[in-house]
Amino acid sequence: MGKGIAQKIIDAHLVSFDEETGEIAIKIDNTLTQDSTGTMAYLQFEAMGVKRVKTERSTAYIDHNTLQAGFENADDHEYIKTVASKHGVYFSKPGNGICHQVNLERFGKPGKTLLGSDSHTPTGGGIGMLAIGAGGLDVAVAMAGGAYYIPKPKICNVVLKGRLNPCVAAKDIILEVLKILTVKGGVGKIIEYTGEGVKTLSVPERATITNMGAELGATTSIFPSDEITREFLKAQGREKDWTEIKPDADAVYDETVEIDLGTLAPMVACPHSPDAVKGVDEVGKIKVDQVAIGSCTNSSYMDMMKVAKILKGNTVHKDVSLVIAPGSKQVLTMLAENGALADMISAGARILESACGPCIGMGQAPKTDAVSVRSFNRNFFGRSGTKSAQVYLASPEVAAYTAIKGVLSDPRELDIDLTVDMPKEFLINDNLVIAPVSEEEADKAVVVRGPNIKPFPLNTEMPDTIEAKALLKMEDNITTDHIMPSNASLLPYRSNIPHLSKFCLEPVDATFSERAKAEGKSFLVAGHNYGQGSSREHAALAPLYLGVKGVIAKSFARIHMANLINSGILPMVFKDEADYDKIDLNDVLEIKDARSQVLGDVIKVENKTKGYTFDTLLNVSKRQRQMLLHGGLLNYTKNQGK
Ligand code: MIC
Ligand code: SF4
Repeated sequence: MGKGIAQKIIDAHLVSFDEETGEIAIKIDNTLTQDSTGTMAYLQFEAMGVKRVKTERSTAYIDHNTLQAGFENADDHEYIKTVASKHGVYFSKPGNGICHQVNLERFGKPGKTLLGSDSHTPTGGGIGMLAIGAGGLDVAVAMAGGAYYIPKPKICNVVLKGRLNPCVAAKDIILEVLKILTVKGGVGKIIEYTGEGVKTLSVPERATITNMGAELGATTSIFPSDEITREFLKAQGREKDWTEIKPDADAVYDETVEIDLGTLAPMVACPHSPDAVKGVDEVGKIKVDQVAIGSCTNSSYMDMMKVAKILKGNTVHKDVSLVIAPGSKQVLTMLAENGALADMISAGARILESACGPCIGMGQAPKTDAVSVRSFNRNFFGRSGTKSAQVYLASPEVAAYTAIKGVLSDPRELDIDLTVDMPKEFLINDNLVIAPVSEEEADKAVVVRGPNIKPFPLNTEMPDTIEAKALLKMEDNITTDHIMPSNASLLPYRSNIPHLSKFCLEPVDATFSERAKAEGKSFLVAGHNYGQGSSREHAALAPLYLGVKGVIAKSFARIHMANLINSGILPMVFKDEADYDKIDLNDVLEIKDARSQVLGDVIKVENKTKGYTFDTLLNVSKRQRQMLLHGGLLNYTKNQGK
């Protein structure tokens, strides 16, 4: 039976396979962290007592939290810089660019595994890496040489046929996939792209698609590594990093979706979900107040050159604020050298540094009720920093043309050739990447911890009886941006859980944090796809700090569920969804014999207020059951053998 690309890489990295639970463990070659999840990941790495990372290469990027409105950001950066150096991790300075863009350009290698403490790590799938997003603790374990455990994924083959028409973009391909599969359609799956259409797509285009595969809830997405990949790596001065990785001719997949690229048109994802996809013409010429171009989805050199071509000789509409953040120092420097940056500036674009910026609400919050068109990957409620804003996701082409017109506009109306040739040589200068100190010097190296770095909360052993109120009842698709919001005022506190916890679930219910603290322990009740979005383990650590003992949901998003287990919080799934309707806010729920129940697939929960008992499912591995018993992954690791 032939194999696809993902299966080949998994097989080459397989450490173990538990047939009973279907859990696989894979060896991790490379890791990446970014600053907003990195502080916690390195604190956890330090707690493991491992001197030097055991990966082939680990890199710590600073890209999320770069406003430095107070000392907190700078403290975190200094901590990451010094802890990284001491333990053998490369450090990418702020200004060097967005982790996924830089990693793709400079360090990613086809056929390798990459674990990143950021949900958009699958960007690396654009060059044929098996690149997976995870919570910081899982990345810390991988840096310490541990394997990464996941339920054996199903592989969904997306066959691309034909080629895109002019002014239709890679973004439109992934928006089409999101329209077909929805934001929960990828859970438990790897999305593998094959077909004739693949060779019509450049590496940055492929990376846009694998990047935004995170919005499907997928474990990862991957493209073959072919001649186009070789050309890209060669232009990055890294031809030696290339290996061919292609599916066998008779590769077998669990599921197949076909897309004819020639039938696609420019699309947008409407507020507030990346799968609320409609054609630009269907939405119509709505008035737009802000356009933002950049983010790890669409900030490559090729994207920026197309934007510059559209803006050249034009002026941004008088009622629109246009901001552009090129994805890396490499991209920004090349635009500066070839004059494209001048075309953008002279059209009226406001140039931001090469970082996540408005994508994570670090500045550029739109005005009240504004319509904002963004080339980003997430338009979750409130993420822009303005709750009343209506955020539409689109290709850079749609975004740039819209900025000129002042209304949502279809770039196919433009009468210009938007073809951009892949550079034969990218501008290579890794001077913002700092190598770690040598092993000999490491003992002397000092880790700097400012007052913003607070210890992280640790759970305790699971008690035998858990009785607590259902303090919040939530609908489907609650995101980690709801659970632990991130914006310019909160991002600086990613290493300060006591402070962050005050804002836990604030977009759902502003009274939750106070109520949870007063109660001391609680359960959360949720609909489908609970915890979609970010890899931030703060969405588990803040609830842990507030005393949340378990979440009962119709279904969970992959990374968040793993983060809950890592924190020792029970993720239970309603066996019968009708039981969701029966629970009311503040009902008292009790789990008896929790320690023995956790070893089985069904956990019985008594609703003491209403006087009935219902079944929930605990779909976790044997290892995870032990982690839950011990109060999380760190306790489990420490207690192993006891
Ligand atoms: C995001 O896009 O939501 C983030 C911010 O990059 C997160 C990471 C974080 O919350 O720090 C992610 O995607 O994992
Ligand atoms: Fe940064 Fe946005 Fe990408 Fe997250 S999605 S890594 S915030 S650019």
